[in-house]
Amino acid sequence: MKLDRDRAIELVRASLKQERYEHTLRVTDTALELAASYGADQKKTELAAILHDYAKYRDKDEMRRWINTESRLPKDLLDYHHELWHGPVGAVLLHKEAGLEDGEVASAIACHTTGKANMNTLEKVIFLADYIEPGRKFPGVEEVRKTAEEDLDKACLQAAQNTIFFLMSKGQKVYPDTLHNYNDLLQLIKQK
Ligand code: DGI
Ligand code: FE
Ligand code: FE
Repeated sequence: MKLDRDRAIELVRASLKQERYEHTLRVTDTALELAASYGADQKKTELAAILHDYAKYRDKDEMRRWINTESRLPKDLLDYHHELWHGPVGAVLLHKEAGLEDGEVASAIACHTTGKANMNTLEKVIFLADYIEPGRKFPGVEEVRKTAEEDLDKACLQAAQNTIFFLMSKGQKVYPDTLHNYNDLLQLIKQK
């Protein structure tokens, strides 16, 4: 079966709790607005946003097994919080279970929690939409929403910075891609 918008909605309706499903719909609306402003493909944006949290409720041990056995998945994930696993594991499972063939959509899903260096516009749009969707109440999110109206890179940088502050304040490890995302955006903005 072709993985189009309607099939994607069916999949997440079946695999997500109601509140997470509603988050997904808000991320999709937000991502489509950002895509229109910053020039990302609307169809890819819609599919990536709907599916970004596909693996959010997978069993931790199942995800650990996938990371151990699937060559596409970075092994260092196992040294970091399991909250980081659902993006990369979700991208692989969507390929295996649902026929997701689009590598750009898969990549945006894979890095939606941490970001990474050299993100393309689609990846930035999904990363940011997940952070600023109207249901989010993180400290500082209102400022990021304002910045998102003017500059995609600056808004992603603020989101990355807030997340790193949050993790440090709780004494948690920061995944290398989270730091790579921050460093890369900082450099990009300095060069503008
Ligand atoms: O799946 P969602 O709840 O919609 O959002 P998400 O995929 O952005 O996951 C958010 C969680 O991920 C939040 O608790 C912060 C955490 N996170 C993001 N980057 C890192 C991280 N946690 C650790 N330990 N290290 C990181 O680098
Ligand atoms: Fe997520
Ligand atoms: Fe999410």
